[in-house]
Amino acid sequence: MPVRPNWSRATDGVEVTPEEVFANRRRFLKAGLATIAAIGGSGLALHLAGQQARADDDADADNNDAAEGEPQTTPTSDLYPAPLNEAYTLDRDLSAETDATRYNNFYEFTTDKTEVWKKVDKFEIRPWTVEIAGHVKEAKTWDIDDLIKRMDLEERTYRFRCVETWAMAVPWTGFPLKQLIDLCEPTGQAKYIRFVSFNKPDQAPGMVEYDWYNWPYYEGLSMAEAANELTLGVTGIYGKELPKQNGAPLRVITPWKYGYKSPKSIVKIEFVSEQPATFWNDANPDEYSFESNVDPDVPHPRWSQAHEWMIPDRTKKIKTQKYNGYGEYVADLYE
Ligand SMILES: Nc1nc2c(c(=O)[nH]1)N[C@H]1C(S)=C(S)[C@@H](COP(=O)(O)O)O[C@H]1N2
Ligand SMILES: [Mo]
Repeated sequence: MPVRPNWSRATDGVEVTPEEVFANRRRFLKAGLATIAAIGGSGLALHLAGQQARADDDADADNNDAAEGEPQTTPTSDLYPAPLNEAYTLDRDLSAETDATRYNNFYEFTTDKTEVWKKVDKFEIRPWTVEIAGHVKEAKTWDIDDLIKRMDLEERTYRFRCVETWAMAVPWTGFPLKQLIDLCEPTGQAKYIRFVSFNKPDQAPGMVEYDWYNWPYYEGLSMAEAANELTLGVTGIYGKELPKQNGAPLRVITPWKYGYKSPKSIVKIEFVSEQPATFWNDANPDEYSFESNVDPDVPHPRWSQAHEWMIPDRTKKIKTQKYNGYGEYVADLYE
């Protein structure tokens, strides 16, 4: 049985320059003392070690003090943390949880990446349903928790790369999307999968303010991409349920593609025969292709993709890897 990662060890050697700490001082002050402790080198290790200890407590079925941790907020909260699948290793330190959960792209709320997490309070993620539609044997609308309970949750550490050149490395919790595809029993006519995000303008101010976008958000993958072993239906991060700002209660992750190929807060999964339109391609066809695989040699029309930087330090450039370093899993899809 795989065990959880030793996050304190995984983050040894994390470097946060004093300049960066200074630049982010306002943000961290708002975040409180625990976060300030977390950003110093050994402080970060301590913070993550504390998370590990709490995770261990929660995992202990005999421990009646679990109430000391986070309250049970959904019918599937007790599935976290899920066992780590050690097959997927990183070439770099994990990002700090406070960075991954407070620097987000989620235009339904705001285009300001550092503000998304403050604007999700009104967003309701239960009750929640996911409609399975199109060329499938079993078209059905699932209650999200019934669906999650049918899946085998595991934890994987993946690199993540936004087209804007920021990157992170995080422990996702989720299930191989292939498991859900198999449950749906697609027919031979299903060649692509289309995902649709939630549509609640009353709870998501960006959907009202940015009325030039074609809401709700929609994305797609070929069946081969969706069934690739790397592709996850994601329900958690850092050993807990996904925070709203990271796409609760269900998103997709394809780590070899730019981040916008990973739709958040999904309400519909449709099996279709033609390549589906996508939100960003419709908004800007010259800049965002359907495939959108990470590639250092294919510049975005407005900037180079040769380098990336790990949040929160944009001064340290790292070379971008083709397929974000996942070529051994996916290159054959594109030959
Ligand atoms: N519904 C929806 N999904 C979305 C987006 C969005 O604006 N709306 N942004 C995408 C982009 S551009 C990125 S980089 C990732 C960001 O995920 P994160 O905030 O968890 O890092 O979500 C993707 N999924
Ligand atoms: Mo992105």
